[in-house]
Amino acid sequence: MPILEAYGLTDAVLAALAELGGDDSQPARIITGVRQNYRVITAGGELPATATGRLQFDTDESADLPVAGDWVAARIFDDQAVIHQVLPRRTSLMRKSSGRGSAQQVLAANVDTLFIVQSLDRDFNLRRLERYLVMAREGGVEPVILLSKRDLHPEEDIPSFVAQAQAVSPDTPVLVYSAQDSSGVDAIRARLRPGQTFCLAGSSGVGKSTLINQLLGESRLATRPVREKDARGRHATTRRELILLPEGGVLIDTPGMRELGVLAEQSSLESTFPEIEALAPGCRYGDCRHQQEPGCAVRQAVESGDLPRSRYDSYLKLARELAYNATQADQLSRLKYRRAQKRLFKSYKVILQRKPRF
Ligand SMILES: Nc1nc2c(ncn2[C@@H]2O[C@H](COP(=O)(O)OP(=O)(O)OP(=O)(O)O)[C@@H](O)[C@H]2O)c(=O)[nH]1
Ligand SMILES: [Mg+2]
Ligand SMILES: [Zn+2]
Repeated sequence: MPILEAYGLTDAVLAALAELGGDDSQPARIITGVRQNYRVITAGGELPATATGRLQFDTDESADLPVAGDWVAARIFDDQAVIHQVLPRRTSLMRKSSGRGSAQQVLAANVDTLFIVQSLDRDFNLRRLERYLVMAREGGVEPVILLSKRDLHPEEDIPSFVAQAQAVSPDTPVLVYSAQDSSGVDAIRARLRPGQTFCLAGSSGVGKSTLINQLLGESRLATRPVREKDARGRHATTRRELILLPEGGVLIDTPGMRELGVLAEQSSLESTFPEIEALAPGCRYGDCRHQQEPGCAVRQAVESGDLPRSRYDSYLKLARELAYNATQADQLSRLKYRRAQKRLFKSYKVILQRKPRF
């Protein structure tokens, strides 16, 4: 398989590149990097790369800068690539940047499948799982739930973990495995496909890099034991990176995330809580938010015990967070509009102030 096809090159990428015109640009995919310090894969192999000044400084949204998994238009000079355009993303995994405001951060682009990894220790948390599911759905990425470290529990305890994860998302595959004794790893390997892009995400220390090493059959990535006292990872992985699989296809390893602020449309929230969506038509008001409204079928289901309170609470919490982030995003885009206007005005001023030349 030619190298770029192994890395997932498709006709759609080539068509997008052709549409840009300029016959000296080539398709390249971002392996890793930020700002001025990227590595890309090109038809001729892996190269260091920088983004053109125009791309760096004329990009209003940092979310539009290249990230791991992006296909870009690049020009190649000697042993260096220059990225001049990010090609449209087919899918993207996005979260709210940590800290205040609601800027988005793109974690990875053009991912087909997101492996959401939780370990069967203190990390196992259904509410957090829901957040990752919303992120996948919002980005157009297929989720698969991986429960690691099954070796920490006696065999008879495992089905209950699987059932709990499955209940949160009935249509999503749930796979349990142990990287320690390799049990269940083959079932994960069976999901890998040439030409496809897989991403692993989850808290620090759940075993993302360890799993990738097993799938590769070599210890390529650094891993690190978790702290004894609170079972927390210590951020062994510090960058997002695309790794080519021996069978073709790529995996993106990501550093563990401490918090996952969601940025999503209401529809992604609803598809993560299908049972709430199914109840909503029974509410008295068409725009019921299932909070204080009279005649709310969702609240009735909570009171009668048909809908677990934990699911309802989790739904409300995420709905409020989405609403809050949406108003922040509105404010941000108004601010950006004003800034763009100012810039335009300044450039007019420069033109107007230019002395006529005869
Ligand atoms: N018992 C057990 N330990 C595991 C398993 N998988 C990984 N570990 C251990 O968990 C620790 C953390 O693994 P990593 O692969 O570094 O975790 P990570 O998710 O990549 O962490 P970050 O890079 O910090 O996000 C290492 O000491 C691994 O040996 C497993 O299935 N069972
Ligand atoms: Mg890691
Ligand atoms: Zn309601």
